[in-house]
Amino acid sequence: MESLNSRTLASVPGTVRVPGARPARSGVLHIGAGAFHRAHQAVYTDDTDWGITIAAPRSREVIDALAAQDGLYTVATLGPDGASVRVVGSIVDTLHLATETERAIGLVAAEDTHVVTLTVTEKAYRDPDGVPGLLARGLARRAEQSGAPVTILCCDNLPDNGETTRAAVEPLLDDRTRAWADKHVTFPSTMVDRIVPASTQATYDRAAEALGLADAAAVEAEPFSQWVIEDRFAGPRPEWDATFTGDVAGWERLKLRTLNGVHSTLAYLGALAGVETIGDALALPGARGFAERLIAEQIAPSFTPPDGQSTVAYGRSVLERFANPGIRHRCLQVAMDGSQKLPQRLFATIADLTAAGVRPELIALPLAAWIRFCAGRADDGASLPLDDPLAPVLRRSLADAGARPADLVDAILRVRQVVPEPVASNDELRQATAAWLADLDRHGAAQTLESL
Ligand code: CS2
Repeated sequence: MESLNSRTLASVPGTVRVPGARPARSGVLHIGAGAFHRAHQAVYTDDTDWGITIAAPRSREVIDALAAQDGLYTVATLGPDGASVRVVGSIVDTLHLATETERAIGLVAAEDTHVVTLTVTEKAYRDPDGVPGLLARGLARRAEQSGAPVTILCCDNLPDNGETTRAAVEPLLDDRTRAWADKHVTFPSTMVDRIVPASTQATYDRAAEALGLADAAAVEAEPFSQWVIEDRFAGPRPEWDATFTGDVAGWERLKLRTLNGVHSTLAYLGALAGVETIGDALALPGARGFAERLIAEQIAPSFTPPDGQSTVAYGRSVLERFANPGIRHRCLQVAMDGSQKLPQRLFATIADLTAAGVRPELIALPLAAWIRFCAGRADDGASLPLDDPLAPVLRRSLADAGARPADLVDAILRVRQVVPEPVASNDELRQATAAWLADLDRHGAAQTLESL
């Protein structure tokens, strides 16, 4: 089968939406070549006349596939009643950070790069030798050359993600660059949302069937998509069809605590119960009822949602999205990097909840499920992978703690890189988590949910 590219695009059937004239220049440098970017920011940009240069930090696989296809790829939108497929044309160039560092620095510095967007996962912001270091070197050159303003836009699921990015980059700047950056570089916060499972053979097969062409960069996603951006750009930006606001903090909290918090909850409970996807986990008897109570009784009282939003109503729509049978989002994908995700998904909720005087009873169950997941065995004894930058620390803490649930809970709550004070020393939380962990040990996740 021939591949999708600028020449073969003309043969794509009329049922598939294809891009019109391709943007001549990029203007946006994007770092992180995962499926999420291709199904989210790149789609928003496809509806403007801007283009993107996409940079992959390590693996070349995606950018090589994109380069061979002249940047073209398909996004399949999977609803409960079938798929619609679209070819996206906003990616106009590719870059490999690991081998083209000089070119990458040059692009961060280039006067006609106006926005640098990032999807590099939560853990990347802690690595000064990685993306933050590259941004710092690019900004130093930019300050020296044109001095043109630039916006750095974090699209990762972190709280105050603009400020988190600034805090990762700024200490790496020399004094002169820092003084310049204070005036000419902004780091707006964003809330990004679309469920985009990792592509599988089924994704490539579906694209091939719709296009009559092979597409090695195809992705698939749910119909829902949302992008809330703090309106604080240093220079020009694409006319994205996003929500621009003065303050994204409320949206970030709503999304991280409700969608991502419940996502992680279902991922750990589902993995322990031996089911494959988030949808399967939600379908376990008792799971939906538990998720609804978790949202109403523990997540909602922990923060104030943005004006006009109700956390309970938002949560209900999130559960509908999780139940979409078109989407097969694996529990193990969401379970990855728990140590980097749970601070904003669970521990921030617990901290605010207890400050508001509410007992962290139900929310201790996902914490117990994560602890059991870290120990590496599903309820049927099958081994579970711990794909997490802190895996050695977590595993060693658990191994040294012995077998008593209370000791295991204490061992994990003591991992200060993950669990902040005062959550770590919250007695109610420790007791509730140990009790849930004992239930999970004795009855397994499925039974524990069912008996709620
Ligand atoms: C998920 C997110 O993998 C995960 O941890 O919770 O990727 C989630 O699908 C997105 O944030 C949805 O916008």
